[in-house]
Amino acid sequence: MYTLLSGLYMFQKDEYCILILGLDNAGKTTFLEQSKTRFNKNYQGMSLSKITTSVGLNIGTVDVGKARLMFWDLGGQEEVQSLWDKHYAERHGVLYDIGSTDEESESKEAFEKVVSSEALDGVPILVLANKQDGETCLSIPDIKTAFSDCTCKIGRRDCLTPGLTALTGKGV
Ligand code: G3D
Repeated sequence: MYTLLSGLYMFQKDEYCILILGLDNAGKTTFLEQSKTRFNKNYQGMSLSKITTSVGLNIGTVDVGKARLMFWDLGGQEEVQSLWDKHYAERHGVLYDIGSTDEESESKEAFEKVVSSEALDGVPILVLANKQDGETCLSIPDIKTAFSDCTCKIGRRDCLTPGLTALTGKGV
C-alpha cells in the first residue's frame, strides 16, 4: 500500500493558479493558446488566426516539468477589469500582458491598480512585453521607463519583464 501511495505521489504535480491580466487585445488568448500548444503533448491547438479577444473567463492548463499551471485569462474589457480583484485570492502568480503596441498609459493605469492591490502583496508578477514583432512596439527598456512610476508598488516581490511574440511563439 505504501509503495502504491508513494508511487501515486511521485506522479502528482504541484498545481499553481496563474492569473493572466492585461488590456483587451494585448494578446492574452494568443499567449495561452501558444503555451498549451508548446507544452501540452497531443494538444490540437486552434488556428491562431481564428482567435478572438478573450470575453469572460478563459481557463487553460499547461504542464511544465513537475508543475501544473492553471492559467485564468480574465478578459481585459474595461467593464471586466473591475472584476479582476474577485480572483486575486485564488492565485499563486500573475502574468500581466502588455501588448507593446497598445496605448501604454491605459495599460499602465490598469497595471498600477493590480500592483497596488493588498490581496496581491508579495505575489510574483511576470510582465509580458508581447507583440515585440510590431514595427511600432515599445522596447523592453522603453516599457520599464514608461512603467517606472509603479516600481515602488512592485516592492520586493519577484517581477520580470520578458519580451515575446505570442503570435509566432517566440519567447513563449
Ligand atoms: P486578448 O485575448 O488579450 O484580447 P488576443 O488578445 O489574443 O485575442 O489578440 C488580439 C490581437 O493581437 C489578435 O489579432 C492577435 O493575432 C494579435 N496578437 C497577439 N499576439 C501578437 C503578437 O505577438 N504579435 C502581433 N503582431 N500580433 C499579436 P486580430 O487581428 O485577430 O485582432
